[in-house]
Amino acid sequence: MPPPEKIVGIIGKTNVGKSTLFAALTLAPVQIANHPFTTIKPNVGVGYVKKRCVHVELGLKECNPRTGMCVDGYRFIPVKIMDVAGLIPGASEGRGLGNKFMDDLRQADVLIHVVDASGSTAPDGTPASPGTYDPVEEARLIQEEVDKWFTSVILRLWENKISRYLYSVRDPIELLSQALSGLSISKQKVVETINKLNLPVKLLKWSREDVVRFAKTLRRLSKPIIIAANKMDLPHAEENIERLKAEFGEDMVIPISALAELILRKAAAAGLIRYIPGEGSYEVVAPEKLTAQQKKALDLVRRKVLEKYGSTGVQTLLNRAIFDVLELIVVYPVEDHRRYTDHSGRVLPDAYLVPKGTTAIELAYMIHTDLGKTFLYAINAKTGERIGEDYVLKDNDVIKIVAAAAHR
Ligand SMILES: Nc1nc2c(ncn2[C@@H]2O[C@H](COP(=O)(O)OP(=O)(O)O)[C@@H](O)[C@H]2O)c(=O)[nH]1
Ligand SMILES: [Mg+2]
Repeated sequence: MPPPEKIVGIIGKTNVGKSTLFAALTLAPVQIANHPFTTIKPNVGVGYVKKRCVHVELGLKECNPRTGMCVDGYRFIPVKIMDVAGLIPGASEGRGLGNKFMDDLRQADVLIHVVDASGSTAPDGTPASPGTYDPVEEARLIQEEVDKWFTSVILRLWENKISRYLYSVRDPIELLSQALSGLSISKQKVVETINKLNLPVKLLKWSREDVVRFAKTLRRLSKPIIIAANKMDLPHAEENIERLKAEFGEDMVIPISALAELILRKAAAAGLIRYIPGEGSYEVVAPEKLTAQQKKALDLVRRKVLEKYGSTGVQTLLNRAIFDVLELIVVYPVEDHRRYTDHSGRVLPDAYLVPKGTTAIELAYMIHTDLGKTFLYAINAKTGERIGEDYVLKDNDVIKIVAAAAHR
C-alpha cells in the first residue's frame, strides 16, 4: 500500500475565498488521464505539490509518473484537498458545526485557514469595503474555535471511552491512542504531546486541566494550521499581511490571491495562456482567442498580483503545508535501480510523500506488505550502494527494495 494519502483541509468563515482556493488547487495544471483518487464528494479533490523532479538530477530527459505529472522538470505530486465549509466564530457552541464538518475536520492532516487579508468580509460573511475588518482578529477567533472544538471532542472521549477503563488496562497510552485514532492521530503524536507537556505517564493521575492542556497541544501537533492571507490584490491587504506575520510567524502566513490563480489555471486549461503554477508570469499563446474581458482580467492579475508579489502564492501555500508544516520528503521507489524504472520500463513511476525519518524497511511496507515482510536489503539507486533496513531515507532518494518474495 502506498503511503497514506495526505489530506489538506481548507477552513475559514464564509466568503473569504475557500471555494475559490479549492477550485484553483484542484484544477490540474496540465491535462491528465488518470486521477489517483476517485472523486467521492464535491468538496474533495486532488491538488498537487510541486518539486524539482529527481529525473533532472539524474540527467534523464523525462519520466513517466503514474499519478500526478511532470512539467518542465517539475514533478506535481498529488495530495487530497478538502473544502471544509461551515466553521464560523461561535460555531463550537453549537451553531453551524454539523456532523459533516466534524467528519471532514477529523480526517485532515493539516489545515489551511483562509482569511480575507483585505478585511472586506464581516464575521458572518457579509461583504464590506476593504479595511473594515481585522484579519488578525479573524485568524485568532477561528483558531480558538478549532481549539474549542478539539478540546470538547477529547473531553468527551476522555469521559466516555478512556477514564473509566484506565483502571483495567495494561497500556493506558495505547488505550488513549486507540480512542483518538478516529481523529487521524498517531500514537507517536500522543506520546510527543505527553512528553512535551511533561504529563504523568500514569493517565489516572491526570486532572481535567491536564486533559485540556493535552488537547490544546495535541491539536497544534496533529492538526497544524497555516494561514492563507487571501485577497492580497485588494487595498489594505499588504499592511494586514505584515500584521498577520508579526502575530502568527513569518513562516505560517502565506499571502495569496486564490482568484488570480483560478483565472490563470482556467485560461491555461482553455489553451489561452501558458502558465505553470507557482511561476511569476504567464505567456499568452492564443491572443486572437482572448475576449476583451479575459484580457482585462489577465492584465489585472499581472499588475496587481504577479508583478507585485512574484506569484499568486497558491503553490507556495500548498508546498509549505506539505513540505514544511508536515515535514514530508519525496522518495522514488523503483524496481530497476540502473534504469530507474518499474518492471514495465516506466521511468520513476512513483513519487511518495513520506515523513522525515522514514526508514528503508518502512518504505518496503508502504510499497507492498510482502516486500516489507521478506525484506533483504535495499539499493540506493543514485550511488548503487546497498543499504540496510534502518537506513533513514533522504529527500529525493531513489530506492530499490530487494526482498525474498518478489511483489507482483
Ligand atoms: N479580490 C479577490 N477576490 C477573491 C479572491 N478569492 C476569492 N475572491 C472572491 O471572494 C468571494 C467569495 O469567494 P468564495 O470562494 O465563494 O468564498 P467561500 O465562502 O469562503 O467559499 C467571491 O466573490 C470570490 O470571487 C482573491 O484572491 N481576490
Ligand atoms: Mg464556499
